[in-house]
Amino acid sequence: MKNKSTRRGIFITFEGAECAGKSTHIRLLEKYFQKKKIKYVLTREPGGTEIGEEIRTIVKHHAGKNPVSDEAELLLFAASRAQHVREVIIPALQKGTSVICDRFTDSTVAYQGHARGLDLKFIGVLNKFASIGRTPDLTVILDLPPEESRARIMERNKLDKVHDRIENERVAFHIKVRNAFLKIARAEPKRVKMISSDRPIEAVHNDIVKAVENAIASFPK
Ligand code: Z5A
Repeated sequence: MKNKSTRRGIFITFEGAECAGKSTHIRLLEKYFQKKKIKYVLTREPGGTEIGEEIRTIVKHHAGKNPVSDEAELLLFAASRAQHVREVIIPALQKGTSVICDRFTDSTVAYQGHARGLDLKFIGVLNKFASIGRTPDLTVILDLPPEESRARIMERNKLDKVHDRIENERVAFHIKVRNAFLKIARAEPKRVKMISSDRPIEAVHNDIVKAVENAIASFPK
């Protein structure tokens, strides 16, 4: 008999502040999937496609004399997502392959909506349009207090001197982002699991695996 988890792909997104540990925990979840022989694709936003990766360079590193406007930034994230969902996410899920995605629609709500102050209703419509209404089966939000996030960023910056546009935003901006993720988790407890990342990596990983197993177990039979 086929393992239940291989019959239908699960769509998992990771969200959270900068340095919350998304990449770290995605790598660990990959190992878990490999051990369980679950077929998956690993992808990210902005990016995940050729077009998306070109957009990623603009939104992260554009340094021309005129800055990217907030509105253009929103549409660039949406354009990257529209391509990504159609080219990568939906085709993988249709084949029964799971998708692990580093950031998705909740980032747009948190960063462009709550932190930049763009119209949340419009963002809701745009997210739906870009994603064809495909919501993740499970969203893991890794939560980190702003002071811990800053400490990790400073540690990382000792090694990497190149900071991107959004990283360079002020502390108040990042506090708004964190509060937005808390709000999203409260509003959608079935889809979204908020996991504190201010703990040893193994403890965080164990909670993520539990959340993934519960989400798979809740698929309709
Ligand atoms: N963005 C947006 O505005 N709107 C959108 O719609 C979308 C995105 C889709 C993408 O940046 C930017 O785009 C992002 C939001 C915006 N900008 N910001 N800010 P990105 O993909 O380049 O970067 P990121 O998503 O912010 O991820 P990151 O900075 O690379 O961090 P991370 O992946 O969450 O963390 P990490 O690399 O796994 O860990 C960071 C460090 O912490 C590392 O040294 C680890 O060893 C350490 N770490 C991790 N876990 C622990 C624990 N538990 N204890 C101690 N240390 C730990």
